[in-house]
Amino acid sequence: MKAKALAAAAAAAVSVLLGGGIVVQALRVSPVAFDITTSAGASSTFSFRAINDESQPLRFRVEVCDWVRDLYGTNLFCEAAGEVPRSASAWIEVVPRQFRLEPDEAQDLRVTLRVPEAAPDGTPLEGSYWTAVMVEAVPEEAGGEPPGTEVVVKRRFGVKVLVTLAGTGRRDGQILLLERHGLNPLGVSLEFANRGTLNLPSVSGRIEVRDVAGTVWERIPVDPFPLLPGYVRRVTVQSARPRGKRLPPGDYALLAVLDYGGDVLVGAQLLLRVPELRLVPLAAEAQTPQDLDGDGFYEDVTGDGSLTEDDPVLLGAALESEAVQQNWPAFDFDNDGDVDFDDVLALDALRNPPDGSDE
Ligand SMILES: [Ca+2]
Ligand SMILES: [Ca+2]
Ligand SMILES: [Ca+2]
Repeated sequence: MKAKALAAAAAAAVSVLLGGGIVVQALRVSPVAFDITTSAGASSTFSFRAINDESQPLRFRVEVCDWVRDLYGTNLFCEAAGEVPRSASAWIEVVPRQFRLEPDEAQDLRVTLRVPEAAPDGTPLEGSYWTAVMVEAVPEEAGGEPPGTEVVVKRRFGVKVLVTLAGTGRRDGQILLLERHGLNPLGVSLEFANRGTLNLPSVSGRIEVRDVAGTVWERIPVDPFPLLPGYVRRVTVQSARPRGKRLPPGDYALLAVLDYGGDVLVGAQLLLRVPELRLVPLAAEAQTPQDLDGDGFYEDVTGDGSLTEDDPVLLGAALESEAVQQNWPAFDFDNDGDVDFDDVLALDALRNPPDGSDE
């Protein structure tokens, strides 16, 4: 079997923000992840190192815990991970489980992996399974204080362990959802599911914006992301076209193409309609709305040449009118793809920037 430490990230420091606003280096763990290819019934050992980077002695506690990433790619450890169907937590033992380190001292931790012959229900093991070794440290002197007199800052680090059974498993992926947000700049979200049994270390691709003639107006890259089997990842990308350079009115196709390392690429398509603005006064006593700074948003809703409190007030009053809804890109101040009361609030915030420059 092969235990390949991900040496590229050979040492990662955890920074902990203390109450006084001081950032301290806490514990360091190296390496931070293991990607192991093995077979059913096999045993193997590997090790990593915990280092006390602080100026005080630390007490360490080690446990094996489930781990997943949420829809947005954020790591969730232990209880937060919930039920993990392909958990390898029961396959792992770590020694030592408790120890103390003086400043700059290090401790090697030995991990034993025992892969069972089959799943608990007797079915053969297939594909990727995973868990994490959690290393947690607390300052030694914190233990002597009565409860509540001191805020104990926990330093916690998860070493990820991915176990793949050689020659088994399948890769399968699907784009579940493709949705558009605002047009200025264009924002698009997609959701991709790993429907196979193997970890996908790098899913990447692009979203193309094509007009009806097939001309590609833009290719927006989707940065590579990893995805565990059975999980879904949501990714939001934004056009590089500058604010104010909206696509010309017309119909476009948004075409998402992802490469997950399988035999084929996966795709999904969505119609994108950019309406032509036909602005008219939103009230009998008002003028045609104006874009005062040329950024494509029409903040002067009353058309009197300035942005005042009258503008969010009139937008709020005319929110449901055709004059607003059919010209939604002009008034989509929060750029989420429609006009609603949030845009009234966003326009009001433009009038009184939150940085305190209001009088
Ligand atoms: Ca504007
Ligand atoms: Ca105005
Ligand atoms: Ca909006």
